[in-house]
Amino acid sequence: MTLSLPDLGWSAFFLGQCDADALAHVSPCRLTGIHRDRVTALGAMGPRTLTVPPPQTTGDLAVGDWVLADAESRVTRCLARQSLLSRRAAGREARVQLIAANVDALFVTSSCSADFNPARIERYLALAHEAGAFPVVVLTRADLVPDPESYRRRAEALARNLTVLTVDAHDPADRAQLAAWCPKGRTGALVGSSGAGKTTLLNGLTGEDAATAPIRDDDARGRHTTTGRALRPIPGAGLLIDTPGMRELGLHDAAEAIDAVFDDIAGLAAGCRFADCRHSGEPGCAVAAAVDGGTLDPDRLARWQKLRREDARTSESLAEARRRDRGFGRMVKRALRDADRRKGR
Ligand SMILES: Nc1nc2c(ncn2[C@@H]2O[C@H](COP(=O)(O)OP(=O)(O)OP(=O)(O)O)[C@@H](O)[C@H]2O)c(=O)[nH]1
Ligand SMILES: [Mg+2]
Repeated sequence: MTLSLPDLGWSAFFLGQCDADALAHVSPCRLTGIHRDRVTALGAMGPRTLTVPPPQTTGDLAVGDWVLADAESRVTRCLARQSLLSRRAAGREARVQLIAANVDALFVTSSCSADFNPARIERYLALAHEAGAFPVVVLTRADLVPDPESYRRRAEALARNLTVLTVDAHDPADRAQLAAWCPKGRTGALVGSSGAGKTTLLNGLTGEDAATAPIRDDDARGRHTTTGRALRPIPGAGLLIDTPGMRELGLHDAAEAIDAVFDDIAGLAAGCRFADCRHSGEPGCAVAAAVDGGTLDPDRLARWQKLRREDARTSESLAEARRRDRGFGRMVKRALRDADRRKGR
């Protein structure tokens, strides 16, 4: 199946970044997979494998990116992104890891089981907001519980006007609800913890045969079956990205996005007596009053405060790392200039 560029998500936003002459020598391709030394892509002529010449590396690219490739199948340029999902990379070093680019709908996938975790869903909602993707919560294993509606209600309480789908990932009619959120030319991405059913949904919607595996009996956790990110077309609809289950989703530079998800609390905070109220015992605190009055769940308040603190810490250490990198870059440039001068160039 060869798709047209618009079916792959090409639009005026990307076309506007290319001058007409350039397009005579290079062709636009949408990245479907990232590997250490090459990337895979779909273009107007079908699937391609591309190399990434220095100074760019495949680590600078994300599944879903639009790139320009020359006749020798080299990536010459990555086009500016309409949206970008990223997280703080796991580990101690402050580094950002790209998850996916140019995503329209973020399918926040969780199970109607012990895996259902409001704090985790709120994190993913903030990620969607930060990236500029539309969040859709997908609750799988609705076929295994007597009351999927109770899970839906709990999810709906996590943000205003939130779209929540309850599905049996093996049921084609249930899966079709997801396809409706990524029609032709649009891109959805499945995120969520391991075992939530992301690949089961992708396989069913795209006709792929990617590996899935049963969850563990003891704690309902998955086995980290999917290891790479992949973009695949849904026949008759848009495109879908599968991602590996994430153990940690560290947000960064997401203060506004967090407040958008928790806009009930952010709205209350505007009514506190002190503009810099920390909602931890200050007089005239409207947030504490709402907790005392029973209109705000204290657990939700604690989750908001934890996310805000963590985001502030991460954003600061990333800013510091960027400053260090810039300083190092300047030092290298100075050293090269001095060396050139000494050689009389
Ligand atoms: N009964 C039922 N089983 C499901 C449902 N969704 C997923 N499963 C099963 O759950 C197991 C895990 O599904 P996967 O699709 O591998 O989960 P995943 O989210 O891709 O997991 P990772 O790749 O590890 O991140 C598989 O055995 C699926 O058949 C569902 O809605 N109902
Ligand atoms: Mg998977």
